[in-house]
Amino acid sequence: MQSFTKVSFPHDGVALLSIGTEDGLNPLSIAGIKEIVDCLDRLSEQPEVRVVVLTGGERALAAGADISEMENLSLMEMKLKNQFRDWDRMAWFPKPLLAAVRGYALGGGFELALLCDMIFADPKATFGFPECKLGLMPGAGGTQRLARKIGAGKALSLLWTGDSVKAEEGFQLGFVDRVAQEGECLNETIDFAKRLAQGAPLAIRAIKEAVWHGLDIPLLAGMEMERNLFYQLFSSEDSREGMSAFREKRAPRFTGR
Ligand code: CO8
Repeated sequence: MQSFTKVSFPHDGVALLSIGTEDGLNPLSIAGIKEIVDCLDRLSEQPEVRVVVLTGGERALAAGADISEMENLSLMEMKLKNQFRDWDRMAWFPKPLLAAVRGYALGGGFELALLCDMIFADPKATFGFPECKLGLMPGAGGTQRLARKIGAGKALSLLWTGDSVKAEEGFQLGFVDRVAQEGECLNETIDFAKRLAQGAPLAIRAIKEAVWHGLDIPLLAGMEMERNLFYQLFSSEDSREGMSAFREKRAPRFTGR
């Protein structure tokens, strides 16, 4: 069977995880999601990989869950498949995960983009949650992540109507982080990833944890978590290196220790 995922290394420290095909709609089967998670698990264990860019093809990141796989499943069959365990594992990926969306990101495809740390989008990228039109709703975090990013009312409007929006509107709403020049989305995302790959890996991870975990907890608990992460970085070699390099007016050489 042809693999749903492909990993390449366009630059030192940057892994590109591509799903589906360039011109496909790339529906997300349960096995496809498992493949993505297995890839991310492997990439999380490779110290030379500092940042991951997730992309699909020109036509779609993914047009949602594979409807042909879902349509005949009973409630109990769906529950027993326990697919959201894989989605939850994806959200624990500790390194920066950047989505480069060039075409459709619908339903589960939109959820996949939303669980990345940042969304870069081509102007023609199209985002939406059509589940309601199928008598369904998002199940892999879509209602939660979108509402946290853009507020309940705007999220409800997209979720209830199933209307899709292009990148620029997604940017105005607040869930697209960068709209790329036409045709340059992948390059621009990789360029940003290159910058992160040169940064201090432990600090970058700690910042990711502080921001995402912090959004789920009260402010004072978040401040305490931030402080603990800040203290921990003082035991890293990279913090010594970063501060010495600053004093010596040279570029730092971070090793991730
Ligand atoms: N699953 C299975 N097949 C699909 C899907 C899909 N999500 N999307 C499109 N296809 C198939 C079509 O059935 C069609 O097949 P065929 O050629 O055999 O008729 C083929 O792909 C091409 O599709 P279109 O002819 O419709 O292509 P267009 O270019 O005209 O339109 C669209 C492209 C706009 C993307 C359109 O196909 C569309 O609206 N697709 C459905 C999108 C949708 O409803 N997505 C939500 C799915 S539900 C979901 O994601 C729930 C998530 C729950 C948790 C996550 C679990 C993974």
